[in-house]
Amino acid sequence: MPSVSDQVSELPETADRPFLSIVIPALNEALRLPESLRKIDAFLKQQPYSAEVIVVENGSTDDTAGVVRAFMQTHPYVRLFEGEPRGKGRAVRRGMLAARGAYRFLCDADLSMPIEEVNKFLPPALEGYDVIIGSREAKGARRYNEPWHRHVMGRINNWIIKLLAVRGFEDTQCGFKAFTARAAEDLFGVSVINGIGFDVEILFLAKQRGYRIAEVPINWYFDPDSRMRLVKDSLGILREILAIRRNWRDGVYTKRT
Ligand SMILES: Nc1nc2c(ncn2[C@@H]2O[C@H](COP(=O)(O)OP(=O)(O)O)[C@@H](O)[C@H]2O)c(=O)[nH]1
Ligand SMILES: [Mg+2]
Repeated sequence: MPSVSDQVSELPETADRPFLSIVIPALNEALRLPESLRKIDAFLKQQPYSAEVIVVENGSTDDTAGVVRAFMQTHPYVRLFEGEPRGKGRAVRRGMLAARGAYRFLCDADLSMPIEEVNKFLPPALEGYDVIIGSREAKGARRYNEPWHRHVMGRINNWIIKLLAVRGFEDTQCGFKAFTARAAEDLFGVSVINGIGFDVEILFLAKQRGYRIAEVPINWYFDPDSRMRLVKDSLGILREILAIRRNWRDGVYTKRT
């Protein structure tokens, strides 16, 4: 597997090959997204590297696509993909595979991790990793304003994930993760989970395929406006974890290696 620096030199930084792709899955985000896009824009203007932003909408009933299109008029580095059916995993896969950056950063639309922290995931701050996951549980992380019942629910989910799917991560579900171009293309190229269990599948595959994985402690600000439905989505994750095990057993993930 080439090192990170090999990969960066494989992908010279040009307009078509930016250093960073920020991939934002967006479901009914017409209210939160304009502010987040403005913050990302202000941040990117201060950075020495080139970047693109990819918003992937699927199944919104509000005007998410419209607000993105309006922003794109004055910000040509933003791209939009839209179209049903719903599913965060499906949207992230589409964005990660359409991205052209040497690094590809999954970024929840609410910016519950301030975008400034993205540099902690990238060289020069961090080198030598293929998959870098933001963690709200790692030493040094801080969670702000999170109600205790949400935290307990998250810990139960994590316990089930460790028991049934993938060991070694205290926070698989955080919506902020970076991938090298090669890892993104390989992992999302073979992934099949379409719902919010996709993180578990990607980390499972990343471990299985020997990628170098880092956990980065982040500052995370709870946003009460959530697309998560506590019970329905927890059950959905469970169903998807069982699907991952079945897929593994049936050789689904070895077909395209
Ligand atoms: N495209 C797309 N994005 C989704 C879907 N479900 C959730 N998201 C996005 O995933 C991110 C995380 O959702 P959020 O409501 O912040 O979840 P929470 O932080 O876990 O409460 C947001 O950017 C959502 O818009 C979906 O079905 N499709
Ligand atoms: Mg959120």
